[in-house]
Amino acid sequence: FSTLAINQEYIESMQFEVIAQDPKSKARAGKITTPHGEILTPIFMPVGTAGTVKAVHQRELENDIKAQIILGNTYHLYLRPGIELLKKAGGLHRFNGWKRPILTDSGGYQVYSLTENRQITEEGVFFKSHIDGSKHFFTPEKVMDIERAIGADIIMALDECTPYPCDYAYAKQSMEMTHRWLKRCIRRIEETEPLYGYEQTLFPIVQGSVYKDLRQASAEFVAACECDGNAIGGLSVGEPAELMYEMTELVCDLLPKDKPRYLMGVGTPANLLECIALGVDMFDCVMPTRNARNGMLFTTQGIINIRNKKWQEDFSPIDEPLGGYVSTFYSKAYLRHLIMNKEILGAQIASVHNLTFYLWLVNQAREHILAGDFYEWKKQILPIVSQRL
Ligand code: PRF
Repeated sequence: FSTLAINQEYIESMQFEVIAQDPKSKARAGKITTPHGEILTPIFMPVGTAGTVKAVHQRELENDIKAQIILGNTYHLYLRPGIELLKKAGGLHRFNGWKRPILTDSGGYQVYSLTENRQITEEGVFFKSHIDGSKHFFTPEKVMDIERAIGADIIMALDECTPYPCDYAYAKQSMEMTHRWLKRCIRRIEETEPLYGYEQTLFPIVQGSVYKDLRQASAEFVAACECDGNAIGGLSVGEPAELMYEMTELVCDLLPKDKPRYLMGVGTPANLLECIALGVDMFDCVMPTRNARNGMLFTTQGIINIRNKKWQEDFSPIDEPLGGYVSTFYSKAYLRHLIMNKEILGAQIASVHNLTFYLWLVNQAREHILAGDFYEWKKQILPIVSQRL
């Protein structure tokens, strides 16, 4: 078990440092220090819903994709394998062998997107498992206890992600409840200790749908809580991209500059570039992995649907300029064959490729922020990476 006796020497809590600021946009490059190591921002976090980034193993995550932090979902891990088992394993890091930082989402989104007839009350949310229909109840306190047991470095507060569209009255009362839930999350975290000897950092979540005054109120409420990092939720739920950018900018301008800002569930390569320019530091999205399994590839030349017949006899590498093992070793024609045949290897290659591209994109953004020419680079690269080939 020597390789699993991980990072026991790291017990300090999270820190964030802004290293450079782009002169022509609000983009910044920074460094987050967690008990499981450093994260250079802006960063994209691969989604590992059930404690696995689907179709990708640890060595690929570390060596090929160069992921710095991955995501886990409280909702899924609580249902399977369950919290008692995760405690016996010694937390998620020990269970899956990932030695770097982990962030867990609270279930405040999954409950609303995956379950039917959930019932939201002031006390918490009743829901039925999407797996077996069994009944469960999440309160802010219970979610904090679950996130303690999972043991992620960064843990998200329980919120309600409003749908789009959402009427003003509902958005307002939902946001106010999310704020009250946040206070309960903070109290619970203060009252409890981490289980595995290193600190965990709570991120609150700004809500408020697409209403400017609500977004402003929520950003101010969240900023006043003085947590070590902050998140923006309730966006990328079907609203036009321009509205998402408008809300993101408004909120970023009100959140503290010296804390990392995390935009939840976003997005396309273009969304990442635009939101980095607005001051977002962290992103996660299922898009690179989910779409990979359906044959959608993000490349340095543009977006490819590998199922299209035009790639049938294209024996060129998936993405030569990107570099990396799978993207240069395997041809488009071969990957097309695998995906068309629903071969497991197709999902693996496409997932590793797309994540390698996403990590390349945010790393390039960081390099250009450090060089002071992010704005010009974004203008040049955005039309290329978002065109359909
Ligand atoms: N809340 C939580 N997780 C999320 C979201 C949210 O609003 C979103 C919204 N795009 C993605 N994931 N807790």
